[in-house]
Amino acid sequence: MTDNHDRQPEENKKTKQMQQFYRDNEGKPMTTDESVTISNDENTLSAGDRGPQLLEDFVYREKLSHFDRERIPERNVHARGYGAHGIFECYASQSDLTEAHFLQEAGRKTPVFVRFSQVAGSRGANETLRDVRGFATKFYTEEGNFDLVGNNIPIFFIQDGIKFPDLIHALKPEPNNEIPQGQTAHDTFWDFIGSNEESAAMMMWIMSDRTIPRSFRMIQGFGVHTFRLVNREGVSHFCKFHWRPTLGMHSLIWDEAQKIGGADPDFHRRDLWENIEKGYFAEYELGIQVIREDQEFDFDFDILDSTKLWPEELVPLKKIGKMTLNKNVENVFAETEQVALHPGNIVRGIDFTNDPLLQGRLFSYADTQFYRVGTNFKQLPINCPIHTAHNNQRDGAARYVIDKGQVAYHQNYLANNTPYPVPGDKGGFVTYPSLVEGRKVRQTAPSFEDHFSQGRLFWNSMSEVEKSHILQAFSFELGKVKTPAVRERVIRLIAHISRPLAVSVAEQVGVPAPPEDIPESEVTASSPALSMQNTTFTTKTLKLGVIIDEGYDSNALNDAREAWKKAELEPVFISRHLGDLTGTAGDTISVDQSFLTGSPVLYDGLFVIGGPYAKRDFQFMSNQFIIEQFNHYRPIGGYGKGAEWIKEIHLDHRPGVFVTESPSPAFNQAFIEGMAKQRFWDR
Ligand code: HDE
Repeated sequence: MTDNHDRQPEENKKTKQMQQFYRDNEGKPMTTDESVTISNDENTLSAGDRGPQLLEDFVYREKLSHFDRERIPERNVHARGYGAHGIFECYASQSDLTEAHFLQEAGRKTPVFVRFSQVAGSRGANETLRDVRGFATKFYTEEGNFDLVGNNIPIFFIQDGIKFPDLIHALKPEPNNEIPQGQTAHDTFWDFIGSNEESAAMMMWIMSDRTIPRSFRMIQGFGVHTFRLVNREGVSHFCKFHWRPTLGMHSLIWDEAQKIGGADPDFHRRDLWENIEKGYFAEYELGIQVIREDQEFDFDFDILDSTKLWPEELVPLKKIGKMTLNKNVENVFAETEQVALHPGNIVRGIDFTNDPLLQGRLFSYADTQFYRVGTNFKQLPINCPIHTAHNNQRDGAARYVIDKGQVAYHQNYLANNTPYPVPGDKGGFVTYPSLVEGRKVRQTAPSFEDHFSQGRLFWNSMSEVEKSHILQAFSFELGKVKTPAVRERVIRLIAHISRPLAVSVAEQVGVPAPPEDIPESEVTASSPALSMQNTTFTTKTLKLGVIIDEGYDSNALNDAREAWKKAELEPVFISRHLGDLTGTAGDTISVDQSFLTGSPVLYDGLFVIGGPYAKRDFQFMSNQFIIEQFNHYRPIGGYGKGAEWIKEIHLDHRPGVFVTESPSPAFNQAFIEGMAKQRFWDR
């Protein structure tokens, strides 16, 4: 038990509002939906002992016909997702930039709901597949709902929303055989990429470790688009929104990601749910990058192009608040599945720009939500604002707000012209009056045509380890593509960004090196902010697998546990079987996982204690865990029998391996510092 167990989320206006919709069935008599008490829920009403069922059986009819309609269409993208409630707290007033209520005052708190997701997989997909993660936040502000529907990558594949269905058709399982599930490693996806140069920069990002995150609690989030902030004087600034996790940004490595898919396909939701239950609330700082209107054309990229980021070295990131996810949902369907997030939901003080991809999104979200959830989806508890909406929208399937009165139109005399519009100077939303001119055209803006500079910038910014993982990812993904010409076309695209990378991938996937005459980007700049190596490193909430057996050294374990607790490491005790184990002082610990139910890929580090009576088969199982953790560059520690076993397989002198014959506070501390490093790439 950690002290965190005492942390309880404060009640806020949204969680309080939600409570009126909760239904607690425990301890209550069973009734039909009409509240008639049911006497028998296990037998259908039938004519005689062995006779046919009777149509009049309303208990059976109601139960089955409801069951028959339990599923709604899954989202056509981002189908698998997981959500949590929380609170956003503003650090300092941003009134010089925006009128948005939630950013007006230091300490102001606004309830939020976040849904994390993966793009390609269906609702049942395994969660550690390589994919972009969605990071979508609904702010329930005092002046209406603001949705920041972002991803964990700052740019996107395409520049114009009309290409979105093509991208997604290429990305999803191929339609003739519905293979593969939730993955990009197949012909149609890479055919799309190889045929669309504008995807080149995003291609580099998705081949990086960012698409195999360790945890939703350890991903960054990006609004991607260029939004507008508008202040009280009507002055507008261009803005990009960012989320930064306080635990730092961390990823799995590919071998782990693949194996976890089998060991725990719910890995990410389990991690978020368990940590929130334990009181380890997930935290992210909100950052903004801001560009003045008169600086719009000062950059060598178009700031309205969603395939471009604004390097932080050019446009610094300002942290303006912190979001804490502190409450799990009560019911995944009612909240996470029915939540309707929409980049078109903005509030006073925030507005759109002409970013064509953003404009494209504005149509699609509500459109799909009307279809997926139903006409009155905005009235559902998870979607409704904290202050009651008032307007003349009426009726539609499953309407349950009961609008009183005879008037449902504007203008009117009968209700004294209410509900009434509020002018801009009294608080009504007014669109920023940006100047629009030009002829109607269907074309890509000439300023959107550089497709390779930022892919190169990203590549230049990677550490050697990150570069090797990108090469490995390309080799895997293209290695799964059956058509050699598709592989070759992608290799040519890579060559525009880095010829050596293209040559190495070509060799790995058995196609010729790209033609010499492909011009390689000449960008030499890098952006250190893009490398995951420059993130925060901490031991907080990391999982430590501890292999232990009967007769362990009680004193040494107590000391180690004390040290782990201070570092907020979460030990998971692993042994031959579940049950209690007794130490030298007669104390007991309870085993969390057996060698069978655990797996070496589920922990951020390993500590091997074993016990004096452990037999060869125990040592054999333990060695499997040690070797796999070692191969994944994870920290490994051990004393007693554990240290002996590590020495026997000659790993004791390798980087990140901590063994001792006599455990001490200094030894525990050294191991904890190793845990904070998380990986020892120099093995
Ligand atoms: Fe989405 N996207 N998208 N998208 N998107 C959806 O909306 C769409 C784009 C993102 O947890 C859908 O309600 C178009 C960029 C997230 O519920 C759909 C275009 C970014 C989620 C849709 C984009 C996103 C969605 C599917 C190109 C990052 C999950 C169900 C113009 C900034 C939200 C739904 C949740 C969901 C359309 C591009 C993020 C079909 C047309 C860029 C996180 O409406």
